[in-house]
Amino acid sequence: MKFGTKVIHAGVEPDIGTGAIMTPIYQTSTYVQESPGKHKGYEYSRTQNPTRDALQKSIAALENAKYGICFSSGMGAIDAIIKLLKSGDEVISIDDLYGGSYRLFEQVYVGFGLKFHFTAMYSTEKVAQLINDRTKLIWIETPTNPMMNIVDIEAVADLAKGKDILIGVDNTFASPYLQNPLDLGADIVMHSVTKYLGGHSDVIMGALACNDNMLAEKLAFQQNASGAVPGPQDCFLVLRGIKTLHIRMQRHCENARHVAQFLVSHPKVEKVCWPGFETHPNHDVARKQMRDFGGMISFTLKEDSMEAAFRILEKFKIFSLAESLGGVESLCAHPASMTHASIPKEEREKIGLKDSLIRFSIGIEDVEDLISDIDQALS
Ligand code: P1T
Repeated sequence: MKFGTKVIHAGVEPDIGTGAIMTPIYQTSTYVQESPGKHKGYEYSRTQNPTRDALQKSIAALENAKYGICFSSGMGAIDAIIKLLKSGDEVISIDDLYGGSYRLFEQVYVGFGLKFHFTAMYSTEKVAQLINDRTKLIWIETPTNPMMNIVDIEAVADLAKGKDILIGVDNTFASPYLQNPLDLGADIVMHSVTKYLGGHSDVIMGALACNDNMLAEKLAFQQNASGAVPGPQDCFLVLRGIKTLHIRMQRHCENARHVAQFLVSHPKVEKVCWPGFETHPNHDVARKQMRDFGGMISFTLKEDSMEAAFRILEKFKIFSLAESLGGVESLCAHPASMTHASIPKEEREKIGLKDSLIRFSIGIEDVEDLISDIDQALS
């Protein structure tokens, strides 16, 4: 089945009882049993829920995976992966990643005896140098949030071949429409479903997908044991959002291409980070592993100060100043004070996350209106 057919049909069967074409919202906490242990496959909604089942199958199909496992947020999904590790284990991660992931690693799991290395992962040599017997997870984010760096998933996965190291990829910025990390050698793919999969800025959710039976069993155990599960209403909304994922992504990518080209020629703009430019340092890798370049762009100003960025951010009329991304509406954000404020300033500066950096999540509006809004805000 091709992608556009999968988003509409995968995981979704007409309701057994009524024939309803849309999976019903099974808003129930529990299921009646005929006799102890004699039931219809459902005991308690933390463990299984039919609306969640349909969504998990749909997400698995989009990532070419056997298993999909949903969580109450993207952070809940990452947390379930980290809980597979034990004290003394080491994780190699990228030095440019979502601030919340960095906070979970450094402010929660370091306290449980895990060690995290943050490195410029677009250089596979740097990753290779950090691998040792205690390395149990390599955590990739690509494209990265917010600098739009690209990691060669296949090359990093090759480094772990034959070793007891899991390769996890946060695929939030790309969405399964643009990139399928499991096909490139990753073991687990993760999504903040809140973003492109949900697509309408109305749900917080996370998901994992994988092919290995044992790994899926361990992750499903975490889902049930720790209990960070999404509710059925949210699962329904995401099932509905997924049906237009391919169409939305095409428009996000097309609009972002126009906006990136506009920004690059603007006199107030210093640097535009968008992997579609041939001058982007990892453009060739992006071309190889992605089907297009996505809807996210970040840029710095020639006047590098928070004040200059704030002045512009306050002027937008169509773009909304807000955290998050991947919805139909365009958003602008200031990573240094918003999404990445939990990363120390010295660390932010090492990766070029300057005080004037502005991040756009380009929506699916008419691009002419987006460009005039940017133009008036910048001037
Ligand atoms: O917000 P939540 O669903 O828990 O997902 C966390 C998360 C994980 N990974 C990436 C790459 C993300 O971008 C996020 C959430 N990011 C934002 C809220 C943001 O504005 O960048």
